Amino acid sequence: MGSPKIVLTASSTEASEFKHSIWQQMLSATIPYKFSHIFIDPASMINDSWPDGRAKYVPNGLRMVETLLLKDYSEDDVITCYTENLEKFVGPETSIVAIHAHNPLGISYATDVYSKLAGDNFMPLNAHEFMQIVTHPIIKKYRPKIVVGGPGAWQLEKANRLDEFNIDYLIDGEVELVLNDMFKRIIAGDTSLPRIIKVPKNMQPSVDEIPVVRHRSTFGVVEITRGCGRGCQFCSPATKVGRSFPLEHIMDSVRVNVGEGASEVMLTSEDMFLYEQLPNFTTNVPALEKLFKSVLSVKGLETIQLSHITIAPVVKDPSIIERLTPLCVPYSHLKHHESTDPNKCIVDPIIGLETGSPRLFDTYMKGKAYPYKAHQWRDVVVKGMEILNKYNWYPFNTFIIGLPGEKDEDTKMSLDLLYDLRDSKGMYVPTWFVPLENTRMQKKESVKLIEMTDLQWEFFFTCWKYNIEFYRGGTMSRYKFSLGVPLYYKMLGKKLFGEGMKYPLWRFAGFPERLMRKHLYLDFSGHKRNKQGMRPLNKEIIPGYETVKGLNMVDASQIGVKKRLSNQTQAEVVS
Ligand code: B12
Ligand code: SF4
Repeated sequence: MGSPKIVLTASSTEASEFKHSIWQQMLSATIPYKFSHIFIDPASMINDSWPDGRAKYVPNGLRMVETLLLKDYSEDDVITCYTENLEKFVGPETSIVAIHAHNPLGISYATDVYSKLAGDNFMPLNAHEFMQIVTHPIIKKYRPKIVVGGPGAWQLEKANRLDEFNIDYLIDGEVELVLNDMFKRIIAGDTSLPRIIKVPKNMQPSVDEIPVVRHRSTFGVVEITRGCGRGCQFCSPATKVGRSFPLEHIMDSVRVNVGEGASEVMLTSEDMFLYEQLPNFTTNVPALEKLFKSVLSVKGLETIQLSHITIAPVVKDPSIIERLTPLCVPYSHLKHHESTDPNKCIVDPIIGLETGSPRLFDTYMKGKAYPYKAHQWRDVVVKGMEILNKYNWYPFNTFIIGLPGEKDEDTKMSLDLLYDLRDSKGMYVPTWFVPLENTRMQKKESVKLIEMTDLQWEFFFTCWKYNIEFYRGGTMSRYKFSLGVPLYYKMLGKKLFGEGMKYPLWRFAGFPERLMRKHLYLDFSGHKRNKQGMRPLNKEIIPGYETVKGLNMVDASQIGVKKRLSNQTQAEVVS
């Protein structure tokens, strides 16, 4: 038998399930390759292949590409494998090696800025892994066409690295309606195809045009919705039309994943509460309950993982969380010692909190708070976290530092919000603004670390202080850690980024707050901790809690939300 016509692949870090830890995969998008062995056990990056060398799991987007191609080609002509098995499959008859790119250069949401904390010239682990594919000797030997696609493919165009990596075609966007035609043309040697192909918005498929994947995805990713109608200007899914997948479609995907060995599925969405939503972003709790119950009934499935949610629906109707908790918390593999679940289980959906500044919020993301108004965001977040925590939802919250036009006043308001959240449970992960392609802010400037203000450093390291306390707790590990931080500052941080990070770093290292209160904006020195060193949840000390009762709902039309009804219930923000 000759070599397959098409070989599909993804880098080890993007394909790996890291023992179900999405956190580790995110770390791989961030840490420098050079130090990766310290943070990530290299063994956890070894992925499982079937005896014939095909990959057992790869990112869901690549599974979709494979599924589409399998409509027109046989399983012998389309092979999906990891980098280490490219040698086995790529040969003289291979016309295309197609690569999935989630974060190929590590520059999404400034993931590379994290790696720059270690110095300017360190390549993120993700980027190193991507290079392993494009520079693979077998590709150099047979010179198949290299096609790259996926949510992070734009990075290669933006960084102008198509030539360097010998990439023949970059396909950006949802490909369900166009892929097979393009691949046929590439295989036939059609030279009229442009090198960079942007799939237009009007070619986004309806849910009926999206097939059920044929094989298992990394983390058992199963799409329950696609696109988001809240319209935040920095976000790429915001430009996609909102769609909910029919339950049978979802169930078929779950069965495919479990049938090929997944013990866990990740129900993926930009916002789980968009699933089968009712008018005006009203959460359809019965539909979600039905979804969870159906998924849990699949034999062989042990656990469920959530992806993204928004926080406004939680405040608008706390019963959503109360009703969904028994259907997800006990079925999560995640645990935390503060959980009140009998088995200490928790869920950690990702929430974009982004900023504490109502001004920036109003400018760039007002749809995110709907049905509340931008100036109420802080109260919505504090109240939302309290509700979530009560039911053992300890979210993974992200913030964006350096949105265009951010002033000290804005950063102070983000710090105020962080202070209000000091007793809540969850992770607070600061990212830096990056103008992603296919967003309304694509022409704006990225943040540069060297220009970070003292307040931004304070925000950054206060988040990480919370995170370390939340996950590590005990004092012993804290001491070890406290020693390393000043060393970093003396040997590297000060040289690279100046003295602005000094006191924020001291806080991060756990130095007594009273020594720093003159130098920092927030003052934690009067705040008593409990014995375990963790922050107790006490709503009485959360300022603003009472005011939440008076939150005003806004009408959808006031923030420019326009209902869009095709397929399923959908809405699209057009402001
Ligand atoms: C599940 C998920 C994850 C999971 C699992 C990732 C994985 N490797 O499997 C976790 C939580 C670990 C994760 C991590 C990260 N993620 Co993520 N993730 C998603 C999410 C929610 C779903 C992805 C998915 O399966 N979608 C469904 C599939 C069908 O869509 P797709 O992948 O885009 O594929 C389509 C096309 O792109 C194309 N396509 C895909 N592959 C290929 C390959 C070829 C050759 C071709 C031609 C076409 C093609 O065809 C598909 C069908 O149309 C998306 C949001 C979303 N809804 O898409 C964010 C998203 C893709 N992630 C994002 C980011 C930024 C990250 C991180 C960098 C975050 C961070 N800072 O740490 C990391 C990177 C980790 C890594 N190295 O892989 C951003 C990307 C933004 C951007 N435009 O660059 C998104 C869009 C989230 C967002 N709201 O902004 N992610
Ligand atoms: S809420 Fe905003 S940031 Fe989140 S997916 Fe929707 S548009 Fe993007």
